[in-house]
Amino acid sequence: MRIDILTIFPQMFEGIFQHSILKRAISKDLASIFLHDIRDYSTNKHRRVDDYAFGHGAGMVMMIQPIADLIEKLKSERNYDEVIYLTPDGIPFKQKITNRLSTLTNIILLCGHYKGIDERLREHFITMELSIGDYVLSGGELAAAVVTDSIVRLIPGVLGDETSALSDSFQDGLLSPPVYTRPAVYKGWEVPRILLSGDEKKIDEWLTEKAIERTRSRRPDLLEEME
Ligand code: 6GU
Repeated sequence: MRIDILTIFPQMFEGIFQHSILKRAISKDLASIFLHDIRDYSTNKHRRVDDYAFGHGAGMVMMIQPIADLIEKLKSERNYDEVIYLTPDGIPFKQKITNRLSTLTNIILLCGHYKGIDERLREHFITMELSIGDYVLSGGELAAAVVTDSIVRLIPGVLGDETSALSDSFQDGLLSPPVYTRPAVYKGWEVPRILLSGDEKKIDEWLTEKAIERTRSRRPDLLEEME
């Protein structure tokens, strides 16, 4: 899978892609991530990428020309399955969406700034708009990193244990149950005895019960969604 990220701060991503699962996916060639500096495409002599909003005073808007030229160049080189704009007024990013995105071949992630991008970019180029939660970030970069991470870890061969992505929180619509590792007793704090019993059926039942309990107390909205 190929992911092209369009940003005015490409350096923000460097550390993130050089560690852990993302690094492994890239080095195994299961994912290729290309960073593009929107400023490089500005025809303005000061490399400007923003301008004043028409009609109302507050804030700057990312202008159409550099982003349109960059997207058109990329689209002339290959077909893209989705051109995604990261924005707090996008649709809520959920596991179902990332599951689907992880099956695609080429996607573009566009990181917004300031008061947003010129609406004509949304009308003519953007195929999907995503928000990662109900709070405002100073730019789309952190959101693009979140979306990239959640997609790439689902690509077959990226996670060592093929079953582990399926047991993630949200994959079955429930939060994950608690987990424990050695020692079985620490400062008198004991691991639930059932987990040491070796009775797989009982353990599975217990884990499911705990997952439901945790979901009911923290995210009752998820249980409603399942009905
Ligand atoms: Cl995708 N962008 C920004 N700037 N803020 C956000 C967001 C995205 N999702 C939640 N807050």
